[in-house]
Amino acid sequence: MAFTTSRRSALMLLMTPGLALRYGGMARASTNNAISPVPRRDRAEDPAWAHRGRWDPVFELPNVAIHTSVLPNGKVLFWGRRDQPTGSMHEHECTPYLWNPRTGELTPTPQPKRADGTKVNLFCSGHAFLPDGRLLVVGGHATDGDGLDQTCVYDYRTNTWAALPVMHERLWYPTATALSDGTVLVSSGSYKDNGTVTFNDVPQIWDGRQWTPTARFTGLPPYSRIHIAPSGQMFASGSNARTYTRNTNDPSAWTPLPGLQGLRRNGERQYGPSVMYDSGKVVYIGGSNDGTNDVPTAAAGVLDLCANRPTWREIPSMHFSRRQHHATTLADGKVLVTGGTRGPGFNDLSPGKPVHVAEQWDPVTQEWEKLAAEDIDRCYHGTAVLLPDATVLSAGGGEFAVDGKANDLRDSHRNAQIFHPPYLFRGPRPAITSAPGDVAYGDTFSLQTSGPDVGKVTWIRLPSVTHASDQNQRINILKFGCDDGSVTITAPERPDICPPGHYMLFVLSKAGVPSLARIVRIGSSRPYRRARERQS
Ligand SMILES: [Cu+2]
Repeated sequence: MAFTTSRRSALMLLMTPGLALRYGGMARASTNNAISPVPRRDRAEDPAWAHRGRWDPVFELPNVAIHTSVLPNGKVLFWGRRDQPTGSMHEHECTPYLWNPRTGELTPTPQPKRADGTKVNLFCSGHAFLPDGRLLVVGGHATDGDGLDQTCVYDYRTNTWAALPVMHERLWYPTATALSDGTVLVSSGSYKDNGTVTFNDVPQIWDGRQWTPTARFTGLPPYSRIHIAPSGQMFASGSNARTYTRNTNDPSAWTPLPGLQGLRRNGERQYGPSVMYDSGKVVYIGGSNDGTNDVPTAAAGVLDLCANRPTWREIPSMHFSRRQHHATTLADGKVLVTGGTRGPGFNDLSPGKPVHVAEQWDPVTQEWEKLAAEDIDRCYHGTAVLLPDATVLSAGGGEFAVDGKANDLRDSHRNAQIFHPPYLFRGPRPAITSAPGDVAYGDTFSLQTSGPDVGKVTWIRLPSVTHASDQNQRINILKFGCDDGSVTITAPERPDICPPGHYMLFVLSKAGVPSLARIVRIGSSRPYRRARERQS
């Protein structure tokens, strides 16, 4: 069954008496609680938007978007914690939905099941796109701290979930890293052993057929922030104070970056996002740096994995301290930060603490710029993703039980809001009128474009976000040449600088205005295993 946002809202109001209260709660949290079933995009342009961007009105979703991914067909797949907002925090009914950003249409997907037919709840899983565009989802929720060993895959072409062989451990808060050879490394995550939350310390690799354990390592925190370096090494940037590298060709354990080089100046940074904003360059933004009271920081630091001795370097701080916030690479390569709380503790939602003002970081000047404010608290369990039209979907927040106490229903947000970054108000948009669907590494390929001359070409891996992190976020700034409406682009030469899969390809005018994206796949659709990895 498919239905529009407005029909769905009407259905839910009819079916669930408690919802009226919840929508009242949204108004309380909002400075502008206008609700539009489909985002409006027809207001006359305001000159301020070119500097601060613009938020569309809030619109409803059928669940809290705690896990949000953009699929190769441009639709958004999301799921929350439980179908019924008043049910148990550990219920196992949790329907993933599709939202079509072009039409506002919402469609439930069938709830994923294990091979034996048992339903699984994908809340607190990890996810990564496979080279063929299917979304691999590992682990999930039994109770807080106790995960699932399930592996499933969502196929956007058929709107189906399929069960894959189970992992060697039950995982809650795991990290799924798409590797350059098309395999997926799953690390960290927890399970309960005789009632004690125990962290998984044997990362395992999915090669398209089976799970293979790698060397034991005990240093990775839950939902580790892991990046692939141009050298092929992996880099674990957080949230702990010490950062690590591991060679994908070498089954030996992770190695801490030596001495102070691997230590962040202000220590552990829980619930802060880490973004590879250019090939080999990582920025770690905010998060909590006090293990006792979780006071968030506004600090940010960068590290260049291509340097001789990669070392963290402080850059200007954000305008706001934040924890539980979201970092989204924009089409022009700037990094948008939305949501989060400036208050201490796990997820401070007291008045004035959630940050509604967005800001963007310019990797060239390294400065932060304040942008327009959103209407809703997007803190713990919120998500933000770049959409193919170069806007950003900001959604979710809520559905938690800290110290066993469930959050107020009014603090769970079954809604979303779209941000139009300033670059959309700085002149006409170029358009891509034709593009290939697949390219190979090092290929030269051509696009046909119309509109203003092209000044920049980027592509961004399809977003897949949860818990203040896109586990595989990356951008490539592509080499190109122009000739009379035709743009010739050189694809990244190696998978270590661009793991195989689907990317949103944007051309930008000389004024920095992006086109709509074309979604292009690079590399073979089938994973292969490196010779050394096979021996591990
Ligand atoms: Cu959570």
